[in-house]
Amino acid sequence: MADTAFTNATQILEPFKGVKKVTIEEYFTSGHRTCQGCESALVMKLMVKAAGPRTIVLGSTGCMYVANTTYYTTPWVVPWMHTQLGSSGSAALGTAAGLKALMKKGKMKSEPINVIAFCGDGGGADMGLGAISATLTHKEYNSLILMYDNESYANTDIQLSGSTPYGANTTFSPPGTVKNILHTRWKKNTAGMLAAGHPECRYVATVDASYAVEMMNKVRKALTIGGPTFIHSLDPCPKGWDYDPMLSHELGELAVETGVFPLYEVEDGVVRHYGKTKAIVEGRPRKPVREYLLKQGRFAHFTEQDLDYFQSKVDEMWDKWEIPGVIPFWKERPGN
Ligand SMILES: Cc1ncc(C[n+]2csc(CCOP(=O)(O)OP(=O)(O)O)c2C)c(N)n1
Ligand code: SF4
Ligand SMILES: [Mg+2]
Repeated sequence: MADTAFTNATQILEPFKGVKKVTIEEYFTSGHRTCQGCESALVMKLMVKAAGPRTIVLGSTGCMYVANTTYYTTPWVVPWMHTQLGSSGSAALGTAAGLKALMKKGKMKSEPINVIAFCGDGGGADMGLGAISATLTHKEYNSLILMYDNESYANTDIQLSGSTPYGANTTFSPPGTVKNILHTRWKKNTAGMLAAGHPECRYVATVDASYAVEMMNKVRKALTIGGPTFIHSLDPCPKGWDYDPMLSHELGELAVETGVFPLYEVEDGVVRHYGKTKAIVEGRPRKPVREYLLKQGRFAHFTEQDLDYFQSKVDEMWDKWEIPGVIPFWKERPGN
């Protein structure tokens, strides 16, 4: 019998007003085998803590699948399913649609259940971009896609992705004596691209787990707004970035303070910078990018020229972009 009480409502998840108000229950616990200092594992923990118990998590192949579900062990307390590397978008959409159909037919109790699909940068910014894009056009289904960006295909031993920063040493781009810099492409602007190109998507945000409460509140906001939503988190990775695991938190902060990774949200087409990024937009000086880069072994081969180039590209993002750190169009190129 059809359940006439069905609605497309979402859970109303009010923001945590400070760290003391964060709930104590954990839904991602012990049992994972990620590296010491793995920020992506922290992102999983905070993401599902923010979402709460009535949540289904789907995850595409990568460190957060493999290390989190080693034979017969798992840290997930909520229902969890693995999906293929490029399929976070289709898994999110299919699960949301399946739940909706079952509830409409009265085959399960009608209630808002959060659907979150996560993917890495390889799975999201590269391989699964088409499926994510398709999902972001379906406003009738509530889901959140969270891309945890450790800036490489980490699980298969740190190959470079479209999200790897310029010049980084990866297994596909080792510095050599003939060429010091093998990876010469600038990092893909995934969140900006998805926000600009999907008019039915009501919420896109960038987050950084070094600012944990803000990060959780963006997850809560996305799930509350509903429809398809997207969050991009930048996750320091001790193995791939080659640094002492105790520096994860500091590197997350430096990524924001140097302006390399701007924090913003786009809600119903309105862009808001937040946190330390907002302070930068309002005039606070950015720290030099070298403070961030030189703490990481993957940039140890950088010359002064390489550091200057990296700084100039970040300066350009802040001083020349149509919307700093978000939309990279220029009104006109100098000299045109
Ligand atoms: C279609 C397909 N191609 C290749 C692989 C091998 N593979 C497994 S995990 C992975 C890396 C994924 O990178 P990313 O999405 O960035 O996640 P991370 O490992 O960095 O957490 C690759 C290439 C696969 N599982 N499926
Ligand atoms: S390689 Fe990086 S992302 Fe993967 S488990 Fe280790 S620290 Fe985490
Ligand atoms: Mg990755």
